[in-house]
Amino acid sequence: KAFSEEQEILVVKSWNAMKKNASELGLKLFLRVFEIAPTAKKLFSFLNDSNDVPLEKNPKLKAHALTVFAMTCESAVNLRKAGKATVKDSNLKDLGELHYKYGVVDEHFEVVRFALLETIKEAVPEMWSSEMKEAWTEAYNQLVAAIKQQMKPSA
Ligand code: HEM
Ligand code: ISQ
Repeated sequence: KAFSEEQEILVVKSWNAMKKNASELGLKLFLRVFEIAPTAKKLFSFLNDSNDVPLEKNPKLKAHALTVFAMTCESAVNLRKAGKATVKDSNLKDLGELHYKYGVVDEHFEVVRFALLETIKEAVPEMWSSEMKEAWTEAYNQLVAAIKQQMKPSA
């Protein structure tokens, strides 16, 4: 089904409100992912390289987590404008190949979706609604579908 202007507004509005607490947000997303799927930690090279540094002090962690928020938001805007998920900086082919190379599988995408939604809900409880959840879910799912298309070994 089509992504509506209302859905785009819900995603953009909540992302703008969340940005102020960006550091906290990034850490929370990672912690939530690893709470649900502890073994996913092994996938991230920058976490393994620095086992002596606590998670909340890892300089790369925040930036990486925020990328997922920002790209999902960007995906929402493009879904409405162009009818398909696209991302700016790194193209989808690179993203797909990267995630394939690092061993990311279907279940990981579901864990991250769940963690993302929970993190947003906790960040903007006063805005949260079933419509907002639906909008973020759709934006994320479409972006993931586009990434996955590029994750096939032959792609
Ligand atoms: C790397 C975005 C889902 C695991 C990256 C990078 C981006 C990104 C942009 C490259 C960061 C950089 O090197 O600058 C996304 C988006 C996702 C998504 C937009 C979903 C919509 C996932 C999932 C997993 C995952 C579900 C598995 C839990 C990784 C790993 C890396 C990575 C392991 C490499 C980290 C490293 O350099 O060691 N992701 N990602 N990603 N992503 Fe994702
Ligand atoms: C997926 N890809 C890159 C970074 C991430 C950070 C947190 C959760 C998922 C991620």
